Amino acid sequence: MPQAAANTPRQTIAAVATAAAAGAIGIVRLSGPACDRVAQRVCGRSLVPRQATLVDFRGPDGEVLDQGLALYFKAPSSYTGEDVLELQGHGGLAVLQMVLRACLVCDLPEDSIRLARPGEFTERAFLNDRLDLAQAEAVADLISAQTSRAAQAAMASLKGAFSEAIAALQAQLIDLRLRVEACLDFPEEDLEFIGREQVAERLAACLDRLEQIFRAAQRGQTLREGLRVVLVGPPNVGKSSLLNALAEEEVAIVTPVAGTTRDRLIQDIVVSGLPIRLIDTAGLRQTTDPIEQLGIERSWQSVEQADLVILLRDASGDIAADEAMEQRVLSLVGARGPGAVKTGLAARPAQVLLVLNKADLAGESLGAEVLQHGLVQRQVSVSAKTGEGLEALREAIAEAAGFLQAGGSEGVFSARARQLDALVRAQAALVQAQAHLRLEALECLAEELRLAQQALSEITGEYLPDDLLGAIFGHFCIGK
Ligand SMILES: Nc1nc2c(ncn2[C@@H]2O[C@H](COP(=O)(O)OP(=O)(O)OP(=O)(O)O)[C@@H](O)[C@H]2O)c(=O)[nH]1
Ligand SMILES: [Mg+2]
Repeated sequence: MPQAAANTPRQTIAAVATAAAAGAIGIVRLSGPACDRVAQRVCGRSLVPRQATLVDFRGPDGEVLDQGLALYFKAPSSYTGEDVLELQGHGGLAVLQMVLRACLVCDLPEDSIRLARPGEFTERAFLNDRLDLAQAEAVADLISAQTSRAAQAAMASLKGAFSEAIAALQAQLIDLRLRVEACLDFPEEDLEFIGREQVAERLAACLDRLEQIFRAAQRGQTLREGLRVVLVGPPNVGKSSLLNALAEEEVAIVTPVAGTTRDRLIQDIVVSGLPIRLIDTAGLRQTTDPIEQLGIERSWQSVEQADLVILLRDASGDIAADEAMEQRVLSLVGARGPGAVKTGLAARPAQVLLVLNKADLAGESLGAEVLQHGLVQRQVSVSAKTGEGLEALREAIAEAAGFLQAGGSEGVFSARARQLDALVRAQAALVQAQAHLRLEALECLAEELRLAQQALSEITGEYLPDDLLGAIFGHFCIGK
């Protein structure tokens, strides 16, 4: 039960729930105890719950503003858990505002009805236990999803897949803590209630499960925020051509002149349902041209910020591979790897794909393994000119982001930084718990189990740090 649930709001809230643009249908939505009174005034009658009724919507002087369907949901069987009224009229901006105003000025006790704040309907649904916090946030994710995969992941979280995974893990932690605490209450029994090995095994199982959940949530975050994919390599290798081929649009200037691209060029594309921010960079080489130098500096910055680096080589053999430059790319990417971050979970080292471009000019020699390095996930031969190999490259990008081409949305929950952070803290507590077990410090072990459990309960909102609700729902749209 959320902490704030006792504080049930009594004011009725109202908002236009559809987008602020002309459309065939527009909806004014209300939630709270005044819904029936508003229906009597604006629709001229009380409504039968869950029955669509064709009515005139009337203004304060009885004038007809619009005609449409009215729907009434009686508490608690509604989205918010309160009485809800939906007036579905014509989707004109002016007419919707007039209907909304008519609802707000109904002859009701002062302050009993007001405009809704952003996300307030969903906030009330959360406070009334209709949704937990992970589900409520999934509502916003579903609305803002830009790709089908992102929408599927949001729907999985909305249906409770993320919350259920968290709840199951919490149940395991609680059971383990109760057993450890029982041992504390009867110290002479030592670890009688549960063997030391068993505690160790269960802790390891919880950590494994936590890692699986983290990876699924991390994939969900990628779907929300997109993947930064950077194209790098020597001049003329075909970076801009590849950007154009992947974007299916002539976005970047392509010429046979080495050093054509001077500045970073950013293009948002969708690859296998994944939102990708594709970045073309200035070719990496030694140069005395000060403008080109500035561009090359930006190329290096892009490598540092990338989630995935596409390192290009020329398969035709005309442009020699610059091994010193490639090593520098790899060491920059590697510097952000597991060694650079404190906890195992937070680590998401960037990946590298080696792309041999101009395959159409390569002849027989193509296909040999050319760059062996732990960070290089795959090597793909493509031709930006003919389109050969582009499908394999798209697949490799999806795979590097943790999505298999045909994987659908299984094992993906829409998730946010705050939820990933809570998972990382839960993991840190469990790692501590393992250390306490080795030292037989059972009290500390129980405390770490409690902290892990508390971190997990932030995800579903059972435990709420101060001001979290405002921060979360403030980013929703009005009417949701
Ligand atoms: N045959 C063939 N030519 C290609 C291919 N990709 C690029 N080119 C040609 O290679 C030349 C350089 O291509 P760009 O895309 O400008 O290369 P770049 O890596 O962006 O070069 P800079 O911006 O100078 O760093 C152009 O003449 C392209 O038409 C390919 O797959 N096959
Ligand atoms: Mg270029």
